[in-house]
Amino acid sequence: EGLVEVAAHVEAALDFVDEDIQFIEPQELRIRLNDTVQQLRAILDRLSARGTRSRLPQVMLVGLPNAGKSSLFNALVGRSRAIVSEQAGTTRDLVSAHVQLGGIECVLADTAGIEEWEELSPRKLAQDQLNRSVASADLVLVCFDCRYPNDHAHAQQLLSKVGVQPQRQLAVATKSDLMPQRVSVVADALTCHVDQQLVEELRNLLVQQIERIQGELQSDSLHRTMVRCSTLVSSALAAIERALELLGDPFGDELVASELRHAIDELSAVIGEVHSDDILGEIFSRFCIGK
Ligand SMILES: Nc1nc2c(ncn2[C@@H]2O[C@H](COP(=O)(O)OP(=O)(O)O)[C@@H](O)[C@H]2O)c(=O)[nH]1
Ligand SMILES: [Mg+2]
Repeated sequence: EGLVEVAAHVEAALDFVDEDIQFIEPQELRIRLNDTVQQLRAILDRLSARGTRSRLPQVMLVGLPNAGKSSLFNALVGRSRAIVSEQAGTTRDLVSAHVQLGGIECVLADTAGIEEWEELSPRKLAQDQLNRSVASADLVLVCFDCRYPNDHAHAQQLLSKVGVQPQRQLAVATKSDLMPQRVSVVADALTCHVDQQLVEELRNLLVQQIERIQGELQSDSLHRTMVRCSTLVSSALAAIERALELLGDPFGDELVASELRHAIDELSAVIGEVHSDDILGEIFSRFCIGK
């Protein structure tokens, strides 16, 4: 709807430029085109926010308190960013860092432990907020102390309530150095925060997962459409900006018209199924030009 309005603006401007008799003062045209530029910028912002995936993949470390999430976070980031403590509940807010996983930049986040709190307690509100970010993560590393496999089941149960699908979860058994002998643990990875090799193995596993997720995202047809729309809107925006620059030029009318025609073509491609009748309708209703 916004685009139809913007296209109507541009088409009207084009008509004015094309006419021999000046219907509109260049000053007025400039104001309208500037207005259009603002609207197109807002549309571009919305397109990118809506899932053109200009955003980076989000990987979150989640688990019961004391599972070793912050230690693992620091090991993966390569420096001490998150506070590690024997005391459960040390990590309160999200701590995040940008990491490269196989050439793909990701946001890795350490979280407060997942727990269930009584309704209406302040901790419950904080937990709800955390749950929402966990639900939107692309990959959730479900960390649990390898000595307590039941913690994994518990964490999984809490995550399913939050709506994190199993295919977005990786089970990470931590503190492998404390692993009792002759006991095996079911997990996607077994790590210890001070064992470089195990941390490296986990990193490789993450690279595979991120590549898979990235592939899925890019083959997503909605994503492709969004990218196509963004490209067209950017191109229309650039044309209108060029037209604005040419407005003061006494011999620029033809060029302005050609830039605006180009902008219209790009916007029409975005609008696609919207008939030109609709654009005309908008022009008549908004500018009341009696032709
Ligand atoms: N032995 C051993 N202790 C660990 C390991 N990772 C974490 N810890 C200890 O477990 C406790 C909790 O760790 P922390 O990373 O703060 O857990 P979080 O609450 O899940 O963030 C701390 O005392 C850590 O030193 C590990 O791989 N091996
Ligand atoms: Mg922590």
